[in-house]
Parts: sequence; C-alpha cells; structure tokens
Amino acid sequence: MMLAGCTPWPVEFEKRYIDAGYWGTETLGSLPERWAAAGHAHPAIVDSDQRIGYPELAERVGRMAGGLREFGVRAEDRVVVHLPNSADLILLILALCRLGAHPVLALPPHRKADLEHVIAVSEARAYITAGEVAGFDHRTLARELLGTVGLVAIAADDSMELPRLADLDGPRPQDAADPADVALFLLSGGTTGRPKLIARTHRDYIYNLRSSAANAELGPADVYLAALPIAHNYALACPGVLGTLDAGGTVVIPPTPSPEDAFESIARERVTVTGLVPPLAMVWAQAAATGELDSLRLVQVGGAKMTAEAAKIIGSALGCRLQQSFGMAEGLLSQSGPGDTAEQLLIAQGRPISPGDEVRVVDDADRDVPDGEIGRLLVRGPYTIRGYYRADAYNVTAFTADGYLRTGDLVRRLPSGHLVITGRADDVINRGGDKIAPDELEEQLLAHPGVLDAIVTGMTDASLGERVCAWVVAREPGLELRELTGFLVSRGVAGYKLPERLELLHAFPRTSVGKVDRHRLRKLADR
Ligand code: OOB
Repeated sequence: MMLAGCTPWPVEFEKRYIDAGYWGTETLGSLPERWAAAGHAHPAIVDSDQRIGYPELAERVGRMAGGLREFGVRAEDRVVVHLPNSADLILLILALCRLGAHPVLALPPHRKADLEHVIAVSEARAYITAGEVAGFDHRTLARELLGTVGLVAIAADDSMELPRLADLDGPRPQDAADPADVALFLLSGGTTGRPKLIARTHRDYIYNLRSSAANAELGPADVYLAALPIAHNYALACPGVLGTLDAGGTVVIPPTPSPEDAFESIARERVTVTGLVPPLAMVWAQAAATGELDSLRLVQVGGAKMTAEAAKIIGSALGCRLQQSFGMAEGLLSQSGPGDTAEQLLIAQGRPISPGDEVRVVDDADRDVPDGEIGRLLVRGPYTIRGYYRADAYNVTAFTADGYLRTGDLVRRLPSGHLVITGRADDVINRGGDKIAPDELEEQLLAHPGVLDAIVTGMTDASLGERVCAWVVAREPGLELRELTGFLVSRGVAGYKLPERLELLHAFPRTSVGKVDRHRLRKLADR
C-alpha cells in the first residue's frame, strides 16, 4: 500500500514497468548490504572527517536505523532532514529508508518559511538539522520550529533531544519496506507557490539512479565528487551519490564546491566524475589552470541552461567530456549519452534516459507540435511521479487526464530525440539552478507595511542566467531594497530567493483584460 496522499501509477502501467524490467524488487534500505557483498576494498564515502569502507557503510546504516528506532522513529514517519553535505547525511538517508521511515530532503539554504511549510505538509515527526553551518546557527532555527510546529527536533550535536547522529546506535531493524512504497520525499523546484513534496518510491528511484549510472557508464573505478547539495535529486541519484555507490565507486565530499576545495579533493582522490550547475562550471573553468584535473573523465552540467558557447569554454578548460543534464525532482532525466556527437553535446540537453519515458511537446491546446518547433514539455514514465503529495487540487492542473506531468518547460525536440530546452512556460525564476516561485515571494513582500503591491520577475544575468527583480508599488517614496531583503530574511525566506534589484512603480502595467502584465515587466527588467 502506498502512503496516503500519494498518487500511485495505474495498474496497467505498474505491470508494464515490471514486465519491461524497469522496476525491480529491491528497496533503498537494503542496498548497503548488497553493495557490501561485492567486496570492494576501496572506500565508499570520503569526506573531511571520515573514510568509510563498504562493509562499514552497511554496518553503520543498520546501527543508525536501530538508533533512530530506539529514539522513536517508526516506519512511515516523515523526517525532515536539513543538513549540509557529509558522509553522515548519506548514512542518515539510507538509515531512514532502512527503517521504512521517509526522509524529506530540505535544501541547505532553506529557512523557516520553507521548513514550516514542508513540516506542516509532511506532518513530520522529526526535524534533523546541523549545529552551526557557515555562521548560521541551525539550533536556534530548530528551537523555533519546535515551538511553532511541535515536532521532535534533533540536532547534530547532543544539545537537543537526540544524540549526535554518529552516536545513534541500536539493534539493526529488518528492512520492512516494500519496493512499491515511498522511499523519500524531494522538494519541487519548478512549480508555483511553496515547494511541493515529491514522493519517490524505492523501485522508481532505484531505476532512476541505475539508468543514469548506466548512461554515465559508472563503474567501481569511478570516483564521484558531490559538489552540489546531496539533498537535491541531481547530486543524490542522477547518478550522484546513490548511483555511484550502486555502481561500486567512491563518493568524495569536498568541504565546499569552490575551485580551491574541490580541486584539492579531485587531485587527492583522483576524482573521475562530478555534476555541476552552469555558473559553478564556469567558475571552475576560469580556475582550471590552478588545479590538477587530469583524472576527470566526465563533468555533468545541469539544473539550468548552459549555452553552446559556455559548453565549449567549460569542456576545453576542464579537459574532459561534458554531459548535459536536464532533470527535475519529479522524475524525467534527459542526459547526453556516450553516443552523442560533439555537436549534440553542445546544443542539446541530452535525450530522455529510459525507453519507458513518454515525452510529448505540445501547444497551448495540448496538440503535439512537429519536431523542431518549440512547445510545452509533457512527460510520463517509470520514474516520473503521477501526482504531488497531498496536492489534489494542484494535481488537476499539473497533470493531464492521462497522467502526463506538465513540466512547465519549453523545449524543441530534434529528430534524433534530443531535447533543447528553450525556457519556461510559467514564471518560475531559475537563478543558476536555484528555482524561485514569484508568487511565494510576492506574498511575503505584500506583508511589508510599506508595500501596496508587489510583482517579482527574473532579470537576465550573464553569470547566473537569471536573478530576482522586485517590482513594488510603495505606500510612500524612499523604500529601499535593503529594507525589503532584511524584512524577507526576518520572515525566514531562503537567501537565494532574495531580490537583487528593486524597481518602484506608481502602478503596474496591465493587459487589456486588466491583469498585471508580467511579461512586460520581465521585458522591462532586461532593458
Ligand atoms: C533539477 O531539478 P529541479 O527539480 O531543481 O528543477 C527542475 C527544473 C526543470 O523543470 C527546468 O526548468 C530546470 O530545472 N532545468 C534545466 C536544466 N536542468 C533543469 N533547464 C535548462 N537546462 C537544464 N539542463 O534541476 C535537476 C534534477 C536532476 C538532474 C539535473 C537537474
């Protein structure tokens, strides 16, 4: 039985995906033991504090699962996990899965506004966070959340209810999960309003990480550098950390993704593969001469559009093959493959990785457009969700009647099946891979006493692709950006969502039917 609030695949699709061999019978929590059985002598995970071998990984996941159970976490409990990258984070995700509990993966920059929402929607039993990270005291935030949501808070040190993660220890529980069950929750990037929860099942997620690992030709000799947040689908399973471990490779976690830290890890551990967002790839490319990068064989770039010019610069500076990676927490992955030509690598965001992916490119009336023409991307398949968690009303518009996800992306499909992403059909802002829903920010801005009306749009930016611009009708002249961003921070808005420009207007431009003309504002932002 799937967790209430989730949308299962219809029975005929379930049968189809099992018959085709896409869906197997394993669960995420059982994988560490299978991995250990392969007998690899090299480390599974290396971070700044520890080197963990495969046998130790299996052992510690089991003990941590036991410790979580002794603490009171049960099968089907949702546990919001809010931690920066570390070996412990990987162990925790696997341990919760082992218990049949569900990690809900918040991103490190998320703050009170997003967390409160995610905790409420998931009815989380626990919130697991770090101590101090980069000058931000997560314990204070945890106490605030404890007060407002009344959940059990757990810190990574022993000042809160739970012992340090590393000290969690108890008899190893049996793996109670079923492959059809929900394994974990990811947060949506490309939607409107507050982040939606995305339930991924064991079998669809294992298929996701294995298909992506196969497409990247990952094997035991590979060393993957987790430069981006592991709590995000891209670095977790596309193929990311889980795909690498499943292929028997080594995961290396640098202290930060900066060239200084990442290049040091690459040289020391002989890293072969990593995944980056375009602005970070560009920073690495500019610093490439300072590093010893000859061990790299494949660098994935995704999360936001990489132009062909950027691809050329990045590829030649890093001296290895590039893989364009277009994906989403909801499922579909379109990634360059080993057979792609140099031209395809530069201009296209790969091809859907599974023969089970059904992709449609349609016009505003859901009619298919011919290859080469821009249309809206719809998708359904063996690892793409059929509904957001506990979002019945939203799901009616986010999916077609026959179960295709409306991705919100505008694409062109080439006759080869490659996808070229050309933009978004909605107003979601993509700031170098971080997704921002304007309506959520507008609601926050309207709470400021000096704001009469607010619209948020993207503005084109050479390095990040887009940045956030706030258009405000103010009650009185003199309202400043600093005042507004300070206000948003005080309301727990994540740092990456803060507007970087404020434009005061007397009134917003309107369309002929009297609605605010967002498109005009978006255009004005680039003048
Ligand atoms: C990845 O996942 P999300 O959930 O943070 O964001 C999904 C959205 C897509 O709908 C698209 O609008 C945009 O991010 N996007 C890209 C892109 N990759 C993602 N836009 C243009 N070019 C690309 N290569 O961002 C994600 C998940 C798994 C793997 C890679 C990225």
